[in-house]
Amino acid sequence: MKRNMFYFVVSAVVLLSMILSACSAATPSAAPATVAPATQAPATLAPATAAPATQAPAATATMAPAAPAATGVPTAATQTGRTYVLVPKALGNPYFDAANSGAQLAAAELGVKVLYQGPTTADATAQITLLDSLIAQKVNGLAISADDADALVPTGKSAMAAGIPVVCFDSPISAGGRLTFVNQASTQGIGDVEVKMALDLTGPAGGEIAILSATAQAPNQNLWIGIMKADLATPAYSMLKLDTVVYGNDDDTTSYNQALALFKTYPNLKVIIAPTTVGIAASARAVKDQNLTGKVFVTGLGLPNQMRDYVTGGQSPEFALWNVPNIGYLTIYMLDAIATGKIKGQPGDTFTAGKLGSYTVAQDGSVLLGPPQIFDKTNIANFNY
Ligand code: RAM
Repeated sequence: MKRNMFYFVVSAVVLLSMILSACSAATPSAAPATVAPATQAPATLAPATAAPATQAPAATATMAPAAPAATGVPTAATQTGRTYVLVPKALGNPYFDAANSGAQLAAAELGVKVLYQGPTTADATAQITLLDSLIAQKVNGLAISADDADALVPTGKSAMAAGIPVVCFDSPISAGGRLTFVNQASTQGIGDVEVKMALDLTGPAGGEIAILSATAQAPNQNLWIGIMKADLATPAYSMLKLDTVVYGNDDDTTSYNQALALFKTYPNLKVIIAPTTVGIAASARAVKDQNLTGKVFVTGLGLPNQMRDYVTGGQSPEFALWNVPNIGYLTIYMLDAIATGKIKGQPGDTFTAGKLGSYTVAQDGSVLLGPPQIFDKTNIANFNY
């Protein structure tokens, strides 16, 4: 009897240790450490072995780890088990950090998890590598600000063929590579307001202006520049002369150096229009550093928190943007409505985006957040993002 008991206990211990060692052997591969840090890898993601071996090292080399903001999701937020990924043009840009703050708010309200992962620079090839790995991990939905409208179409198509809904925010993939697109304000309205502000700053006599953009491939900036050029060709703006369009790649140092080069090449330059939050802040700083305040003005699209001192300092008395956290918020509500089958993401579909209310998908697949907001010394104190 004692001997039987002894054999029973020994067998139980052996069996238990076999089960435990099998579990611990499986654990490391459950977290696709090369693309998503272990702390952020959702439990539902496929094991790393599901990602082609060749993709993993490339992803490690080009991707920055997801921003810390993603770890701030309340625990209750994963109730549904759905995991979406918000993919900015690049990490390290405060504009996308602000959009992510709104996305995390929506995630908490919806009980889903939203990861925030992007390339380290605003580069389409790096963004595609990241997206390929996220598709292999079978996330439940992708919300992308595209680094290139056409280059990302095949990637968007493969995601959707794998059953992963793809929506865009801020900067769209061309139709065919995504379902819906949250447009921050009408493309026409954004282009128009930038040219109008440039004329406000030169005064009615006009003068020389230059555009300092993000990357040469940036879909949203290129659409806005197209509108600006069309406006500048009309009699209403014949007093403004566009000297050139240059690119700071949404990188602070490159943008700053491009501004310095503009001052040198165009000594009569009166206004820089920077349709990028990175470019406008760098240009305003360059004006200040070069003691050109009052001679060269900077306008375009900026974050109130980055531009506050340049509004009061006179380098950028007037600029525009929109409610950036709300873009992230609306985008996640829209993606969740599609991922859960409430809507298909087709023109005419209507959905509710929490505190923002009801939205309808337009004929071109876009969902409009609202009109652009102009900031100046009368209202800048009211905004905090
Ligand atoms: C930069 C990015 C972004 C754009 C803003 C205005 O942060 O290029 O895509 O929408 O500027």
